[in-house]
Amino acid sequence: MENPDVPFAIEETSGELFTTEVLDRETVAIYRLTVIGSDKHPTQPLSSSVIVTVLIGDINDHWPQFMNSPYVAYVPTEMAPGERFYTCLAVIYYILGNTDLIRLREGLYFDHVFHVCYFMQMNVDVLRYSLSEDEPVGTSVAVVSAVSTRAEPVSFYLASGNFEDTFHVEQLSGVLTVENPLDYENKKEFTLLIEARDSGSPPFSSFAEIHINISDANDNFPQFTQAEYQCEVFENSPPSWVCDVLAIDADSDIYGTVQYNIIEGNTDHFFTIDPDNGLLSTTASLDRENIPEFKLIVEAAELDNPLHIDRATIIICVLDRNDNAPRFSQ
Ligand SMILES: [Ca+2]
Ligand SMILES: [Ca+2]
Ligand SMILES: [Ca+2]
Ligand SMILES: [Ca+2]
Repeated sequence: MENPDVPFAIEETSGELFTTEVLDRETVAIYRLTVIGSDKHPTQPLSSSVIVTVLIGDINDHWPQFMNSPYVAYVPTEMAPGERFYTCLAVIYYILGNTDLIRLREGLYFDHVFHVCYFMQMNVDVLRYSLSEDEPVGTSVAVVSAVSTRAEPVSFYLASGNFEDTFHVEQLSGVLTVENPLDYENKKEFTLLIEARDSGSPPFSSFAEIHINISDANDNFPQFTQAEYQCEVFENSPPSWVCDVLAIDADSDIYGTVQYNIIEGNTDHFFTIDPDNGLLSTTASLDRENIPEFKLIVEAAELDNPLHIDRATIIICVLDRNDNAPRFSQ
């Protein structure tokens, strides 16, 4: 067989053609294969080819799809039995052939649309799916609208998901805005449920969901976990780890990455700090009888903004070893 990328294979001697994968008619409906037959003559083999067309038959493997789901219905308690309180719309589609199809969006074709029922249809025009946490209060995020064939005007409310009253929807215009400062470190995404309520008695409602992502801004400084660190190291030891310090910056990625540096007190460069992880080590053997204590000032500075810094003190006490023989004073 000449076609290498098809979900078919051929048995060499019998010529039986079989499938090698599950077929999907909605992906590929027709295959054209070139099958070559050749004899086994050692010096002058003869061959001929034939085109085999494979049509994939349809089965009903698509089910009705609700548009704009989820639907949420508000049911007034005083409704009479049998009264219609909410309606919804679903479509069913399946493909019968390549003609008379309505193309709705990329790769999706409808040829059968059944209107199951009707409802107060809401339209959500999202202006900003993603907001930086430093967006000011008052920024417009979306405009919600709805048409009621029963009782205009329609008014809008934030039904759920409005953590710490971060957003506000204007009751009549349906304009959704930022009401209180955003904070990525506190909440990174919102799923708001907006209610459209008609003016009937009792009022009927429809609901729409809006998802908003919050992105990070560099609004936090590094902070050492302690203002002062107390460390100890034995004198006469080879260069080794002493202790580690930690500064935390609540921002993410580059906005929260800090670098450490000793800025004061490093007599004779006896100490070194790993800029990435704050590990403090000696560079040489210390002598307690010469210097018994060191006081270092360390700084944590942001990679993104070197003006975002914090400082801490490290007190290093050099521990004694019995390395001085007694001497007569006279
Ligand atoms: Ca913040
Ligand atoms: Ca931040
Ligand atoms: Ca930061
Ligand atoms: Ca000593």
